[in-house]
Order: sequence, then structure tokens, then C-alpha cells
Amino acid sequence: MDAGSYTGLIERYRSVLPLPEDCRVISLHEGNTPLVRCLNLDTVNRKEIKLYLKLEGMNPTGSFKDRGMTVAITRAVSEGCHAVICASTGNTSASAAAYAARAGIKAFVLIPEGNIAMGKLAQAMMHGAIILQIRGNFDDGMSLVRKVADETPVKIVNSINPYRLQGQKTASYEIVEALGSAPDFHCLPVGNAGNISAHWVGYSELAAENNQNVTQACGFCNGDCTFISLPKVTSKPKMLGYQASGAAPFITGKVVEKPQTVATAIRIGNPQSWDFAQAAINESNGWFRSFSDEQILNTQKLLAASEGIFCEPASAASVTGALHDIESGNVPDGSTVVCTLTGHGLKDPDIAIKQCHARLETIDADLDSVRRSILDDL
Ligand code: AN7
Repeated sequence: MDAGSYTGLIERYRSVLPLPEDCRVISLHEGNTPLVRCLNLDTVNRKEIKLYLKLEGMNPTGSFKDRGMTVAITRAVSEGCHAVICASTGNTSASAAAYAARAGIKAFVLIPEGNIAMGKLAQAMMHGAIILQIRGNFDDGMSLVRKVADETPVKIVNSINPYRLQGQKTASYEIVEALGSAPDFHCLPVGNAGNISAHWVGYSELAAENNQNVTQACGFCNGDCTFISLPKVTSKPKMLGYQASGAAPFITGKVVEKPQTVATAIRIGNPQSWDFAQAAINESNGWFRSFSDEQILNTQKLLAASEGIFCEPASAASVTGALHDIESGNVPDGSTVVCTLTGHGLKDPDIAIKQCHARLETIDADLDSVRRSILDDL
């Protein structure tokens, strides 16, 4: 470990991660992401809600996937794997490609042709993944990956790989450490349903009776203080999962054959972690809800314009849902709420520019024109 600096979530949370002690850690110093309080949203202030945004877009490849990928790739390498594979709506492929590059192994990624955000495609290409664009959607890709991994020596790094969820649970640990307790509500966008399941694992571990035995490698020092203990947690949040209306199997109660949404990250009709996610909702007394693309994009813009925080469309589903449930009183006044912003806004510049009506004014390059424009707008 580098003296005095954070070196990634495996070093920090080693004692609660299922990895061999002597394994070579594949890390890009993921995790330790900001938890930022909203200051300017009317609904939130009126109802005296403490709303925090967990900025998972600040991970090395710009999404929460890095938490799971560091553990899955570290584990795969420790088992002697030379190649990994995933189906992806984009972020998993970007993360798998980056961590495979770091490890010096091959990554095969299956992505739906024409339905992945430009930034994510650029990442998979730059990191040297072998990219298979399929004439089909994520769910088609997922079922192909399951089949091909049975007959070829490639390790699946989708969230059906249990090490992915183990890594992703560390987001809950960070939130509890930052707040000193669990929030009352935790809101997430739901696609394949791995992340909401992983968060519930994390909160449940922290609230388990024997959690005083859980100690953490601190990650911030060079041996003087190797372990810190976690806050004693007595409660767990209600988990709220939000989907796009055109890709909402948890709302319709059955697989959606042709999922459609502008939030391509969550354009998934057959979530692989269906049962885990449903259990998280049931056990926590939470709920699922869905919102239109228009509502999701409006929230994306609202966050960017009023809080200075730019997330990708799928991520905005969490705040869309939170604001709805706060306004309608399902989330009581005064509650502490965490929304996960799963991916960075820069992942998908096309959608941002297309939906945003910001004025782009072209003027002559002279002082008069600039001055006139400023005075017009002051
Ligand atoms: C930004 O990359 O499934 O419910 O293949 O990229 O755990 O699937 C991405 C999912 C939310 C949904 N927000 O999380 C993939 C992929 C963003 C995402 C989700 C995804 P899960």
C-alpha cells in the first residue's frame, strides 16, 4: 500500500471480501466516492429532507461497475483465468475492458449494436477489449454469454459472478461510515438488479448482530493503524428501486421482451438478479416504481443545472423516484435519503446535447459582440 493514500476498495475492505490473502490485487483505486448533500432542490428543502447523492460516476471508468470489477477480476486472475467475458449495456464493458487491461488479460464484450452510449463504446475500444456488437439487446447478449462460457475458457464478469456483488456492497459501507448510520431510504436505478441487491447485502452485513467483529483495513496509513472498526449500525434503509417505464419488469411482473428507454444503461427486460432484488425490496419494506423517459431526462437536467452534478440518464432515475416519493409523502418529511448516481453524465454526451435546449449563440470575434451578448443576458 502507498503510504498515506487511498489505494482502492480491496485494500480498504479486505476483511469483508472473499479473496485469497496472497492474491495479486487488480485495482485502479476505485471506491471512496463523494457523498454530496443536495442544497438547491425545492422539494427537498420544503420537506426538510437530507438528500445525499453518492457520485459513483467518480470511479475510474465513470461508473459503479468498477467496485464489482476490481473484485471479480482480482478473483479471476487468482484462479488463473486469461480471459473474461460480459454482456453489457455499456458500463460493464467499459469497466471489464479497463480492469482486464490492468491485469494483462483479454476481455470479450457483447454489446447491443446501436444502443450503447458513445463514451462507453470509446472506453471499451481504447482499453483493447474484443468487442462483439450483436444484432440484439442486452438480454440476448446475456443468454449468449452464459452459453458460450460453458464451452470456452472465459470467465463471466457480469453480476451473476458473485464477486461482482461483493465488491459493489462496499458502497453501503462507505455510506454508513460517512453518515455514521444507515440512511432511512436508499434509492437506485434498476436494470439487471445487481446493484440494489449488492447494497442490501452491505447494509445487512453491517446491521448483523455480530458486526462488532467486522474490522476494516483502514487504507489511509502505513501500518500504524491497520484496522478501524465500523460504526455500530442498528437500522437498515428501505430500498427503493426505480426503472424506466419501457423497461420495467419489476412493475409488470414479467420479463419485458423488447425493452425500450433512452436510458440505455437500464434497457434490460430480464434482470439476472431478479430474486435477490425482490427480496431486498420485501425485506426492507421498500418498493419499485417506474418513470417515463421524459421524467428521467428532466431530472438529469435539473441536477446538472441546479446542483452542478452531471449524471447519465439511467442514474437520474434514482432522483426522479426520490423526488416523486418525497413529494407524495411516501418518504416522510425529515428523512435521510441517499440516491446512487450510478454513472457520469459524460458517458452519454449525445443524449445530453439532444435533449438540452441551452442556447448556443454564434457571434463575431469582436469585443462589441461579446459585450452586447453579456449585457443582454445580465
Ligand atoms: C449507469 O453495463 O447492466 O441494476 O451492462 O450502467 O445493477 O444492472 C449497467 C447497468 C444503473 C443498473 N445505472 O444497475 C451494463 C449494465 C447505470 C448502469 C444500472 C446500470 P443494475
